[in-house]
Amino acid sequence: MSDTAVQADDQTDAGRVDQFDALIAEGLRIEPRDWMPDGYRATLIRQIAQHAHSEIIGMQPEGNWLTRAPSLRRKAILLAKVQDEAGHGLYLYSAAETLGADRAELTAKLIDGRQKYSSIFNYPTLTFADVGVIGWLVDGAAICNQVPLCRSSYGPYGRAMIRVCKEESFHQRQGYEMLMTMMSGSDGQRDMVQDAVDRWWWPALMMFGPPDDNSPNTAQSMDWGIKRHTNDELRQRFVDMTVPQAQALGVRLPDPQLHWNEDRGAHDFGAPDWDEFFSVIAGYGPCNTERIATRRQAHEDGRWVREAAAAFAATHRESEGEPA
Ligand code: BYC
Repeated sequence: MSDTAVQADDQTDAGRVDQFDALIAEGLRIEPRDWMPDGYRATLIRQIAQHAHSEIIGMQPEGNWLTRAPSLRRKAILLAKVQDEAGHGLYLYSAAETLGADRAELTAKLIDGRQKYSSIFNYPTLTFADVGVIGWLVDGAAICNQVPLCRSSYGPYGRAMIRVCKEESFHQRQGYEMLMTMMSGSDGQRDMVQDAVDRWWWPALMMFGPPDDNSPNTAQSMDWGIKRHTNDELRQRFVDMTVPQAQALGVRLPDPQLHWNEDRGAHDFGAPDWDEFFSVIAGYGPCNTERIATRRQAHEDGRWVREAAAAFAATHRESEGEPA
């Protein structure tokens, strides 16, 4: 290549970078066919894949109660919610595909432990109250984290988040309504709710990720407009939103340091056990092994469906005169 050609290429690259930076600076969307830095693409694939995996693995803890829901109404509601999570996973895998990721490869990375999913789904659901508390706290935390992602700089991700958030909001309300019902029931039911809140509160706070001073990805992701707030900002927002809801419900949040700070106009609260968090995301939480084993089995069980769908698509292409 001549020197002039190299120079022209460099100029083109610099021009692309400028154009990308200008779109980000103006708060406009990056779309799949736009040029983007490799790091931006890789970060998005990492986050979106992790998010998709979380939705799919997240079907398991609640799915555990589908056969034992206390009434037909509760069973129908829970079934619809779990199906919604599957739908969220599929929108998100599609968003990752627009970045050139291969869905089968993402699944392979999940089941052999090369990609993460949310820490929250590595805890067991011991009673039916856990279903309500997951709706209230876990979907509540998901909403806090995901509403700002509707403005994420990558178009397909932001647009997927709009629909996901609408459904998560409905999930949060169904969880809260269920807990309200239980709290106006017997002492045994109230104890069951309190016990579930005691077990899920700290893991829910961990969903937002490590503290800002130990979050390697936040600064760059915020510069790129992938994330709009830091982990600690969103955790604070969640606590402030949840405290009055806990009061209305009549449950105690298990944090002796939790109190309103007049000067800050926000709640002070204790730190989650970060050693526990890092151990859970390293694969050593109470249910990591079970969650991945179940996902791997489901993937194996679905092999014949994928093969049949691929064979059908090939036959269809042939009958349309396209190469198989
Ligand atoms: N769990 O630099 P950081 C749902 C990892 S689905 C596991 O702060 P980042 C729902 C992080 O990946 C909920 N890993 O990272 C579904 C990174 O490791 P790698 C899922 C975590 O990406 C069904 C390392 O720690 N929601 O709501 O800037 C039913 C350092 O962290 C976690 C999403 O995925 C965690 N909690 O920020 C009901 C939302 N936190 O990848 C509900 C989209 C951190 O470098 N994702 N790590 O090896 C995000 O907003 C961000 O990715 C996070 C982390 C805030 C989670």
